[in-house]
Amino acid sequence: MKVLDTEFARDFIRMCNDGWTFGWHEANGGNASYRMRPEEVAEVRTGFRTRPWVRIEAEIPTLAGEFFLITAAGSHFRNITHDPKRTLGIIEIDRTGTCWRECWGFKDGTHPTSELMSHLINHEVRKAATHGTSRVIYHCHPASLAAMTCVVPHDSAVFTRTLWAQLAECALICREGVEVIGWEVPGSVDLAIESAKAMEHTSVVIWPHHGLFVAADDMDEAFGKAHAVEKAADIFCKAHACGLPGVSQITDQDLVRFSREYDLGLARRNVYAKPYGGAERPKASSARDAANDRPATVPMEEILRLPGAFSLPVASSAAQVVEPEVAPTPSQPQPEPTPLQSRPEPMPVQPQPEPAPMPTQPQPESASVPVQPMFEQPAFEQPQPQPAQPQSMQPNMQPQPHTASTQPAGAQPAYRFYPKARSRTS
Ligand code: 2HA
Ligand code: ZN
Repeated sequence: MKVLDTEFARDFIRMCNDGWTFGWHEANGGNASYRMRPEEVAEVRTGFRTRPWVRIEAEIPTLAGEFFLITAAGSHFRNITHDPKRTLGIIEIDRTGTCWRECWGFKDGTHPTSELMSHLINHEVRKAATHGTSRVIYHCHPASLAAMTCVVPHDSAVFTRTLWAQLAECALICREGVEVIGWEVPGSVDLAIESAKAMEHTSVVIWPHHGLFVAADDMDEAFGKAHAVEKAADIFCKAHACGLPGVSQITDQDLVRFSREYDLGLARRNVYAKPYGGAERPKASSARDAANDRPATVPMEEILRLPGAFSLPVASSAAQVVEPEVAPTPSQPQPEPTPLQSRPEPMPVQPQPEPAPMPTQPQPESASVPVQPMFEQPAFEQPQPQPAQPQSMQPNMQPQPHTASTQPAGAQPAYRFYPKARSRTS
């Protein structure tokens, strides 16, 4: 079978083209790679022609013998559907995990992306972290996310919480949260190393003033994660650009309920981080608000006084903000966020007791979620002892065995760098 007739190649090209049509790939910006399944390699390898082996600047033993479909350095995503054999290629990793060679595509002398190191090392990390299910790495340059990195502090928990505050879907799709790393030179080994450290904890890494680096099991998931994060960032930018004061956002307690009801395992440190630039929580105006520590409803008259507010008829809008009163309960202390931990698998959610029956006042439809104490059994992961940082992540060090990981023995990423490995691969 021809490479371009396969489902994986067609899917890969569609992901790249979707990124182009979304405006995430100016000029030659962005790159992507897919770790092929053995049966996919078998289907197409008769059409391979091999080139000389090239030394990698790192050892990636757990990727030995793997094949990757990958974008070419300098290729414009807008050209991928039109000229896939020049803008894409397949590379093979040798049996020692120290060399690669081209075996398909890269027509007219093109070569793999300048971010090859980031792709290979991070494939290794994600392969271990997901017990082999992760296959795609997708890097794009979405504008709203880059804009957000200009104004939101580069603290991963704050950044995650700010994204989650905008759009519920973002917490669902990106439940492990994002990691924001420091600015690094594009295509550098340092960028690969910093991304790999972050990818031990999450599949979504933010490169400030540059872009998004996402790992996923398939192309739909990779594009979906990038889309959800960029959409939340876009909402953040639009909401702040309109110049009106914020009056609402997804609260900590909303996230606790969401995590519990969908078994999301949202990490405590992300849920309780303060969203940046969010609405200040207005003073509780009802017993229910006080009991649940939810943002009080802002009186409609107050909203209507805001500059640029819609002039809704006050009578009908006032009817929408009536909240049922419930008996006040003592407010609960907010748990301290846990310090940064290596993330274990999310804990299963404890079955929740049936909520106490509500008072008999008529309930608005949106209040179908019962009122209950919020902090009894949150569906969070439990903190685990912090493992030592793997030595292998230090740049310019002598090669030595990988020492620690959150993964079970045998599944660890084992990449390590050669001393003074600094130059780009292409
Ligand atoms: O130009 O996006 O990060 C390709 C890139 C480098
Ligand atoms: Zn880039």
